Amino acid sequence: TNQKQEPKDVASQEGTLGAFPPDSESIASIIKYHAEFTPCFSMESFGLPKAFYATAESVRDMLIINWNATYEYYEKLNVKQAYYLSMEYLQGRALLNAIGNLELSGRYAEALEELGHNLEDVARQEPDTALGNGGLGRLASCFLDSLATQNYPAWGYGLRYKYGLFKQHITKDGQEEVAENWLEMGNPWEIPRNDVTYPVKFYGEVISGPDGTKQWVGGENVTAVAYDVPIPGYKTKTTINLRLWSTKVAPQEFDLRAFNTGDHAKANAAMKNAEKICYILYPGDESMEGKSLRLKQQYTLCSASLQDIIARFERRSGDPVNWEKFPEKVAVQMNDTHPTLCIPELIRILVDVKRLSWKEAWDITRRTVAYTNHTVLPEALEKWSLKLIQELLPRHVEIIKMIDEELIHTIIAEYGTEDTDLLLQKVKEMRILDNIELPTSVLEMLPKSEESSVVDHIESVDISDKKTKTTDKGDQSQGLYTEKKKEVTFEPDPKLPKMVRMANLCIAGGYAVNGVAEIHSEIVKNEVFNDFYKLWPEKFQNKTNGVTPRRWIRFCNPDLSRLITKCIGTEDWVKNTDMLVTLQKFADNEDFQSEWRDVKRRNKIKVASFLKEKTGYLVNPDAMFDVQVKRIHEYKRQLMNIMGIVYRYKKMKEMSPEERKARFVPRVCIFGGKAFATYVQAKRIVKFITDVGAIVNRDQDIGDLLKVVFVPDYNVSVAEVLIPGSELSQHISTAGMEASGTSNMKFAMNGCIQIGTLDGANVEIREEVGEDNFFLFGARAEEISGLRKQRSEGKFVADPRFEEVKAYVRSGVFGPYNYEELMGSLEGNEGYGRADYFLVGYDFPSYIECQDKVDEAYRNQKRWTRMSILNTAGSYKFSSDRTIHEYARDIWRIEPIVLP
Ligand code: NBG
Repeated sequence: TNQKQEPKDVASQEGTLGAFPPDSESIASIIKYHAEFTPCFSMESFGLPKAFYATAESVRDMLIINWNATYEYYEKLNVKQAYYLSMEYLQGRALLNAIGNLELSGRYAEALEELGHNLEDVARQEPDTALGNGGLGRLASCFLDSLATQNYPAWGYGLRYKYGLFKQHITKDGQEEVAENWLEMGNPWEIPRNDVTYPVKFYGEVISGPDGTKQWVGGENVTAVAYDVPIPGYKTKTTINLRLWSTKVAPQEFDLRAFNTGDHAKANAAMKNAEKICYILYPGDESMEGKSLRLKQQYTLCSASLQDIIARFERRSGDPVNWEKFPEKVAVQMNDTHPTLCIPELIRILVDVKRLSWKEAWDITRRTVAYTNHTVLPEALEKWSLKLIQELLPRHVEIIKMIDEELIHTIIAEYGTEDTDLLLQKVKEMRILDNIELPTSVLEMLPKSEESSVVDHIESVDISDKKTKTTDKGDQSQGLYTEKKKEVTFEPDPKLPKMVRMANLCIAGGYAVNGVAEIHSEIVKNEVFNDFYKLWPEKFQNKTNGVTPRRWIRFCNPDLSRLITKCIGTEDWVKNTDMLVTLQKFADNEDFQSEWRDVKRRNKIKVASFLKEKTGYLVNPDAMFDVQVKRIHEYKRQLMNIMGIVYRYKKMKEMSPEERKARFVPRVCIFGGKAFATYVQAKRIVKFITDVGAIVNRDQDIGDLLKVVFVPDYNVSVAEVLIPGSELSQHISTAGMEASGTSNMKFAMNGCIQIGTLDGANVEIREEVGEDNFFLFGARAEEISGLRKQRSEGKFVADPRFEEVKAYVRSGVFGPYNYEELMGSLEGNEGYGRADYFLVGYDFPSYIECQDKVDEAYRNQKRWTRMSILNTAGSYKFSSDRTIHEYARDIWRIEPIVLP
């Protein structure tokens, strides 16, 4: 090997490829080999797409070697494994991450150079793997990276959607969605396992055997096929697996007869039906479409994954299988409620197939499955129609009913039967089934009441707004409880649908429940699921989210990483972010500050050329780069940001050029994010931002003092460019509504200062980076309900500056689009629109005043740089390595296994 060129990739002690990492020449020949033999491209040329494919295949070969070694070792030791079940993974691109983790970046760059290509150009060929919507999916991907890096025996399970998250085009009408065909050019990372398939059933019926056993028969069968994606750890041999399921028609379902007699449509129908399940990722972020296809997707993930986990457990345990040991070998983490069907599915397999008793199966399940809650927004707490589940999964409904009954008995044991009103209220609020008669076993336990007293005193409780109204005898037929045969009964309201509450099922069936930031976990315990917390306090935990420092500093910000390494004296901080605290000591060092600023400026220049390429707007890299990138949602309040910008613009227009310059720091305000396709208000916000940009950006009076840019199609790769070049980032949700947020952590790592509310992980970030290095404003979570109440009583008086902005927008400065729906939604009490439910009007004055403080701080570049350094230094806690370590220790009880 050429000594001179090699020092960049000195394979570390732990060794990713043992003592013999390939040199650049052998890498080049492996790439050439793949270019020649890959069946996916024509032979004539070696253009970029083919170069990417061949390069990725060469990397995949190395990953497979490590993957096999990892798998064999776990198999041999029969270790306990954690399984992360998630409907979403937002992986982004894999090439640079994989060769970075393997410590082969330099050699790959050289190898491609030899072959006439540049590594960066080749890497840009890769489409983002976008099998997720936002934070929840990206968290799952960060977790996989941390699991592998820390040598934890764990796998991810998910679905292989043919179309990932839609591509966003910005047109003159705002957002337009276009299907994302990410598999169009093939996927070099995946390994189809044609021998790993499981049947998945829908519909059909349940028949009872003479011995009381149940069998689920008939219906529609599809086959789930495994596609494995190797996930390499950083500087370790450990390579774990992300197993994604695809669906195809089960052989018995294809109607060859119909086909032969010419009825092709009929023959094709089953095929289409099966394949349809994995066609498309549901583009819901905070709210879900209640569609039968979505339920089929959820069940496919649960059923195939559990069959796979159980098969592995049986194989590893040998004969006879001791099912008692299942929870000692398996931990299943449900990423939000989307994989809730794991609970009844595990019971079904154990009882109906493995012939365990109900008690044994229920006990095993409750020791195996854990649940993470990612939101408290009521519209996002999943509920499924019982009718739909009944139709699709009749056996699971029986099981869910048994769990519901079990839960009600637990509630009775807790509250007693003395106070029937209280008991029934608790039962109604906590049970899994909503608006469904009580099981006979429960009715028998309730005291027989006298004729009239019961009905007179029962109140129906409307959980949605916690108001209670007394049901009098007159509306008994619509009331929740009526009286029959002198007993307390509990009759469903025929006008309301019968529903299954997935979160309640998760809490009852899981052994641990966690929130994703301290404040969020407190809200989960003390508000949203307080009744459950009182019942099972030991189940509730907090696991503050984190992000992988590999993708989110080391690889996306190589210049800053080099500087950090120089300062700390080792690169070990990439695996042990606690070391970042060392940077605190250099925060006031002027030489270090100036190097720090140089890095930021280079990253800003990259952002500027990226913006030029994507939007055509030219921005000045010396202006402050102020960024808000995340899904568009009213609670995230992009509307408040853009209204603040409008206010700034209006003030600028009112001033003389000299005054303007003295008063405002030049800013480039960057937005990015997708709106759920049918979320009309979110789409209006996108349109509003682009309209403001169109006017402000060409205003000669304003020039470089203010630019407003909406970056289209925000995704993981775009974030990797924007975040390192940002200086101010906005995390301004209505307090109590953002469970955690994770981009806030990425920005902090990259030395970006935040303006934010006391919400989600902002609270902890502020604690770590220090109050002086965080721009705080706005109402606090505990004030919110009081403020909404005040509003509805007509007691809220809006700040004149807020009124001024609304009037300015309404005057038509930003074009002919009708902004009435947007502005009107910020007004009224309970009447029009949503009466500023997200309290933009309340927080607006403190927000714009805080923005003035931001300008002031930025004017003093030494002060600003100090703040920036202290943000990176204080971000050490927000590595997903820390989060995963806590899950492993407190929930999964698994240990790291280092490969020999
Ligand atoms: C999201 C929250 C974020 C949080 C991520 C990851 C859902 C349902 N929830 O605040 O909105 O950071 O989950 O936990 O997507």
